[in-house]
Amino acid sequence: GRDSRRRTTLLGIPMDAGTSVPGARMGPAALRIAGLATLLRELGHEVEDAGDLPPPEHPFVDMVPQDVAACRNLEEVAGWTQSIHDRSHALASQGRLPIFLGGDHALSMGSVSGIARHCKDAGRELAVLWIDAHADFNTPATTPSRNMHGMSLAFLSGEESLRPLLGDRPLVPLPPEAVHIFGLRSIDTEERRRVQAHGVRAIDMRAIDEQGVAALMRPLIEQWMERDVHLHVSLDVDMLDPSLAPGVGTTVPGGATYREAHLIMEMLHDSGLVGSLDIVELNPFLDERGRSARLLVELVASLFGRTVLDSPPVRMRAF
Ligand code: NNH
Ligand code: MN
Ligand code: MN
Ligand code: MN
Repeated sequence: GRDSRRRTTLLGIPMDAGTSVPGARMGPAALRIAGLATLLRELGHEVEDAGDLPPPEHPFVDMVPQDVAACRNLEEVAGWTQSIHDRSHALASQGRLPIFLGGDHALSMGSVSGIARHCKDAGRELAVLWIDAHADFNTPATTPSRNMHGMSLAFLSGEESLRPLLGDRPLVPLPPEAVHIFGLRSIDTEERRRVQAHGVRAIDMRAIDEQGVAALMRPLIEQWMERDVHLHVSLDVDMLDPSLAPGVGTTVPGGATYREAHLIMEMLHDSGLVGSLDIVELNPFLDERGRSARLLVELVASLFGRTVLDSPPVRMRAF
């Protein structure tokens, strides 16, 4: 079977340029203080903490003036995207399992594009699970907020108007079937049209209410296991119910419960497919006595193999 001991690298991304609410830049510090590295080591994994990525230079971004005006902090976001992409690609190529500590969700434009580039080099299929209350499928032409964290999945899916963010680096766009949004409950009108037209699958909160997390996750995981994908998990804290995780700038009522969130993580762990992870949108400035940060660290523990009782490493085969 697979070696369950993973060679992980924590990389802090202290950015909040993708939002209009500052504070997510403090996320990496809060996740460290909540004990992320210690916990992963206790679970038997190798952990290298690579510290925080330094704030980038602001590159020229070759976009039409109308789109430039529609993107808050465009040059700063582009700088982060390019430097995160380079590190993400390098870490994946070195065989590390990168854990990107955000930082707002615009960071995934760099992390996932770097992973996608590596997967292409390595001939490995990539699947992305976008755990989020939102679809992040706006474009400069549709954004209601000018916030680039609401455009990250559109960028990764090949949206041409956002392509200049990556400068001269190669973009490997995600095909629609490679992406699943999980936990969706807030989407803008134009954004909904674009998600549907593009063919990205979205599992919304109503589906979770009606069918439950396990019944929805099982077929996804089975399909990913058959194809032996590299699974990238992009965990936006706002998918969780705000009563559990208040430390986020864009809370939406009606999110996942504590048990639902852990079950998602436990099932993902059992698949053995998780190859990279973003933890995004934690805003410690808005948190209550560290509880959102602590919950996130607990969820990461479930994702990396913490169980109540010992379980066989190949539990998935019994499905
Ligand atoms: N859809 C809104 C926008 O584009 C909100 C996006 N906010 C998020 N996304 N937190 O995960 O501004
Ligand atoms: Mn998001
Ligand atoms: Mn590579
Ligand atoms: Mn969100």
